[in-house]
Amino acid sequence: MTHVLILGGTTEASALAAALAHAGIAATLSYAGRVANPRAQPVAVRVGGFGGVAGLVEWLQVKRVSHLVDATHPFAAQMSAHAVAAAAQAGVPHLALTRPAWAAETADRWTRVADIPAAVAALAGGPRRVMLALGRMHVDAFAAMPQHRYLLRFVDPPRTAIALPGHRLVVDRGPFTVEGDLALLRREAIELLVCKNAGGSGAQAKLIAARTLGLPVVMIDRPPLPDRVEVHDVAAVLHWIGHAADRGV
Ligand code: 3Y8
Ligand code: NAP
Repeated sequence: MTHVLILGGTTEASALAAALAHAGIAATLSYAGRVANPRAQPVAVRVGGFGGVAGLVEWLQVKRVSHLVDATHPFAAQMSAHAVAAAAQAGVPHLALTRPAWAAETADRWTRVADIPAAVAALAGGPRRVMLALGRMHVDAFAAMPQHRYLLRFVDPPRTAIALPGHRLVVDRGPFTVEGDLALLRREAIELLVCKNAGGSGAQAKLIAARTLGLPVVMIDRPPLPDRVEVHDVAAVLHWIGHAADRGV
C-alpha cells in the first residue's frame, strides 16, 4: 500500500502534492507550522514538528509510510538531516525533491556570502535602503547594522517587536511576480537586496527585478545538506515511486 510523506513548504512540494492527488496516490504533506495559514493542499496535511528523528521514525512506522520525499526549502537543513536519518532507521525509501541553486548572470551584481552573519558583515559602511528578503526568522541579526533603512517582507504580521530601527514591513506571501517586485523595489527606492539562494521560481522575482534595476545583491549560499539522492522535477519523483513500487517496497 503506497503512502507518500512529503516534507513540504515549497512550490515544488505543492506541485508534487497536486500530481500525487491527480494520480490517486495516497500522500500526506507536512508543514512545520511556521506560518498561520499554510497553503491548502489536495492531499492530507499535518502541521508541526515530529519531535526529532525518533518522532519522525515513529510517524513513518505508525502511518505506514512507503516513500519519504523531502521537498523542503534548501535552508531547512535540520529537517533534511532528520529525514535522511529517520528514513534509514525506518527502512523507508527516501528521495529529495529540490531546485537547483540560482547562478549569477552577467548582468547580476552579486556578493556571495556563506551565511547570515556574513550577510550582516557585508552591510558594513554608510547608510543605504536595504531590502531583507529573508522572512522573519533572521531579522534580529541585522540590528548590528542599524545605519541602514530596512525593508522587511514577512509572511505573517510579526508576533514580537522588530529590533531594527527605521524599518518598513510588507506582509505578503509568495510566489511573487517580477512586476510586483519591480514596483516594490522602485517604490521603496531600494539600493541593495539581501536574500537566500533558495532557487526555484517562487522567490526568484526579486532577483530579476534587481537585475533590471541594476541593484547589487548579497546572496546567502545554501547551508550544507546531507548526502542523498536528489531530483529536480515532479516527474522524476513519480517515476521513483512507480519504480520503487516495482521493487515491492
Ligand atoms: C511555512 C507555507 C507553496 C510554497 C511557497 C518557495 C516559494 C513562496 C518565497 C521574499 C522571500 C522566504 C520565506 C519564501 C518563499 C515560497 C513558498 C516561499 C521566502 C511558505 C509556507 C511556510 C513558509 C515558511 C517561511 C519561513 C521564511 C521563508 C518567507 C505556505 C509561505 C524568506 C525564504 O514567519 C515565518 O516563520 C516564516 C518562515 C521559513 C524564512 C524565514 O527565515 O523567515 N518561508 N513559507 C512552512 C511550514 O510551516 O512548514 O503557506 O505555503 C511557503 C513558501 N515561501 O506551496 O506555494 O518555494 O520557496 N518563504 C526564502 O526563500 O528566502 C520569501 O520575500 O522574497
Ligand atoms: P529547519 O530549521 O530545517 O527545521 C527545524 C525543525 O522544524 C525540524 O527539526 C522539525 O522539527 C521542524 N520542521 C521543519 N520542517 C518541517 C516540516 N516540513 N514538517 C514538519 N516539521 C518540520 O526548518 P525551517 O528552515 O524552520 O523550515 C520550516 C519550514 O518552512 C519547512 O517546511 C520549509 O520547507 C519551509 N521553508 C523554509 C524556508 C527557509 O528559509 N528556511 C523557506 C521557505 C520555506 P522536529 O525536529 O520536531 O521534527
